Amino acid sequence: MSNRLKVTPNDLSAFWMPFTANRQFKQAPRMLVAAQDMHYTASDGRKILDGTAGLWCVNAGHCRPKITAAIQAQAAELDYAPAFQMGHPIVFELANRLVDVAPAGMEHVFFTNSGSESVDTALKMALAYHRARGDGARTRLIGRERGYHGVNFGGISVGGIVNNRKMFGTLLGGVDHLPHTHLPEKNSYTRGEPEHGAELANELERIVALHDASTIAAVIVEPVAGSTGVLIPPKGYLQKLREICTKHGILLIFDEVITGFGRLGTPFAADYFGVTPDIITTAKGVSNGVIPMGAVFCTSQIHDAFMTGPEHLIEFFHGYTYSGNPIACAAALGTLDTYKEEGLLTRGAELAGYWEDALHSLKGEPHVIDIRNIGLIGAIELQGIPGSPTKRAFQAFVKAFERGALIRTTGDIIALSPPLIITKGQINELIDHVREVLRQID
Ligand code: PXG
Ligand code: PLP
Repeated sequence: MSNRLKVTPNDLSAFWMPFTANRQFKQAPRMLVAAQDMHYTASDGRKILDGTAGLWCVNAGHCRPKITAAIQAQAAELDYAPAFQMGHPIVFELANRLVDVAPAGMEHVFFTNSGSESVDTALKMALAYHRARGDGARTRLIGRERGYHGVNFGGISVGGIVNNRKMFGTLLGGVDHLPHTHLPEKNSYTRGEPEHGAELANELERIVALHDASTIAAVIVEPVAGSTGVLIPPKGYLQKLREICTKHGILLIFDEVITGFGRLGTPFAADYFGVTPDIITTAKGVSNGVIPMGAVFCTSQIHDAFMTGPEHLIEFFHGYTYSGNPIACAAALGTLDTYKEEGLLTRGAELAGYWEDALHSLKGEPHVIDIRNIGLIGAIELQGIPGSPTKRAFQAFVKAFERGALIRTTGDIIALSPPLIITKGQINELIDHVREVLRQID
C-alpha cells in the first residue's frame, strides 16, 4: 500500500458530498482506500465484496491491468488534446470500436464525460435533428415517471424522480411524462420481464393525441429503470413504444447508462429486447468507471441530417472541453479489450439463471415484499418502516458494509449489480450477506 493510503483525513467538512447525508456520513465515515477485481479495501483493512460495481459502472471489476496500463501509457504520451477543430488518433479508433459492439444501425458516436451529459447531448441532438430537417416545431420531449436521466437540467426535466426535481424551479418547458411501469399488485416476484403492463406504452398515444405528433421530438426511457429501484419493462412494452414512435416520426432514445456494456448479458439492452432506438446514451461501463466518459450513439439518418450546408461551418453547436479526452479514450480502449478477452459483454447471460435463483431464495426473509431480476441486476424491495421511509434499507446498507459487502439502496429497495466477473461462489456470498442483514435489521 502506498503511503498516501495510510493518511486519515482529519477534516471532512470541505468536501460537500454528492447524493449523501453529509452530516450523518461525517460522523461515521465509510472510507474505501483500495480495490482489486471483486473487492474494495476499507480504511480499516477489511475486504468488501462489491455488490454494485461501484455505482453500476465497474463492469470489468477493479484495477484491471489492461485498463491501468493503457491509462499510464497514454498519460505519458499525449495527456490532452483540444477536441474542437482538432483530433487525435485514438478517439477515432475508439469510436470505431464502439460502433462495432453497438447494436446494428448505431453508426456514429458523440463523446461526453458522464451519463448526465450524454442525456443532455441526446436531447439536444434530437431537437436539432428535427430542426435541421425543417421540422422545427417538434420541440416536446417525453420522459417517464420514475425515470432517472442524470442531474443536469435536461435530464431532471425528462426524469421522473420527485426529489431530483422539486427543488430546482420550472425546469425545461414542453416536457410530458409517460406513466411508470411498476405494477407490484400484478407482477411481484416476477423472474425477468413481467407479464402485465405492456399496454402502458399506449399512454404515448394519449400524449400524442393531446399535443399532436408534429410537436414531439423524442421519447426517452431507460430500457430497465435502474436508479428508481430496478423496474423491468413488461413483455412487449418497449416494442410497442418503438412502434408508436415510428408511426408518428418521434425519435426513441434509450438511456443505457446502466444497461449498456453487458449488464443484461448482451452488449446493450437494445440487443436484449430486440428493439432498436434512434439514439442510445451511455457512460459508466464505457470506461469501466475509471476515467469519466460518456458516449452517445446515433443512426446515420440522424447524423447525416446535420451534414448539409457549407462544409466549413460547424454542424452541431455542442461539445465539451473533455469530449474524447485522450486518457479517457485509452481507459475505454483498455476496457473494451478486457471485455473482449474475457467475454464480459455476454457473461451475464451465463450467470443470469444462477443469479436469479440466488436472489429469489431471499423470498420469505424478514421485510421482503418483492424481488426482481434481469441479467446481472437484482432488486429486493423491503416494507418501509411506517413514517420513516428509506430508514430500513439504509440500515441494511450500513450493516452490509460492516459485514463486508457493498450494496446500494434507493428508497426501501436494495439494488444489486455486481461486476460482470463475479463467480457463483461470490454470488452466494453476496446473497448470504443480504440474508443475514435482513435478519438483523429492525
Ligand atoms: N442515465 C441513467 C439511466 C443513469 O442510471 C445517468 C443517466 C447519469 O449518469 P452520471 O454519470 O451523470 O451519474 C445515470 C446514472 C444509483 C445510481 O445507485 C445511479 C446512477 C448514478 C449514481 C447512482 O441508482 N445512474
Ligand atoms: N464555463 C466556462 C467559463 C467555460 O469557459 C467553459 C468551457 O470553456 C465551460 C463552463 C464549459 O466547460 P466544459 O467544456 O468542461 O463543459
